[in-house]
Amino acid sequence: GVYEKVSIPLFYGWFLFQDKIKCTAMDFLKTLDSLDAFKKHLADFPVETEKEVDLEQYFHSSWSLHCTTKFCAYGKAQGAKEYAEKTAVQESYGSVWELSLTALFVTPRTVGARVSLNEAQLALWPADADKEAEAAVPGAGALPPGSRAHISLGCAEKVEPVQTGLDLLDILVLQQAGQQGELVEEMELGSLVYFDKGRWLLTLREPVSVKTCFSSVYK
Ligand code: 2AM
Repeated sequence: GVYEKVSIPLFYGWFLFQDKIKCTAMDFLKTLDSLDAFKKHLADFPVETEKEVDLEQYFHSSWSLHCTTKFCAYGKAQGAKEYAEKTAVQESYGSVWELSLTALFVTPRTVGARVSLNEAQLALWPADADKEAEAAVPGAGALPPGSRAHISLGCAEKVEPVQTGLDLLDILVLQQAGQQGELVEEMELGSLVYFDKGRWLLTLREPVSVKTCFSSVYK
């Protein structure tokens, strides 16, 4: 049929209808960079001043907010065609989903939101997405499926958004290994924990639910 001739997209994902979570994250960044605990570890960030950094300026973003499921590279990525042909993917295309955001994380490279997928959502998660990251993040392959699910909210200069999911996996691998990090502060949004090397995790007290549309991007 005609649909078989339509090429495979750049990527599939859940696209947010609103960017309120970005406002929440920007407010969090404003608070984070003013904390003494953050200033104490400022050397983790590649910035010239020794006193402070404006994290809202430090990160940039130019994309519409989404949670990537499968990066297909127009069919060049491994498993792209199989993913595009999956029944769950075809049946869900264009449908509305509520995603649950359970944490915000910040590293010297990226800021993002962790997405906790439910069982139905995991049916749209590619089988080997987390394992593929094993080379970049040792230990990632042993995490539960869907661990990489996230929304990129911003990247530092010269950093590509693909890094956001790797930064999340990196933190989850530490946690899986029993590292709790250092509890820095109980904030209104949740508890803020510091891992070394500029890795900050804010576990949300109440998960944030966001409405999305499962779709794809061709450009
Ligand atoms: P992101 O999911 O962290 O935002 C287009 O580049 C989109 O595909 C971005 O949203 C990007 O990162 C994601 N992306 C790019 N390369 C990827 C890869 N190799 N694996 C998974 N996602 C990728």
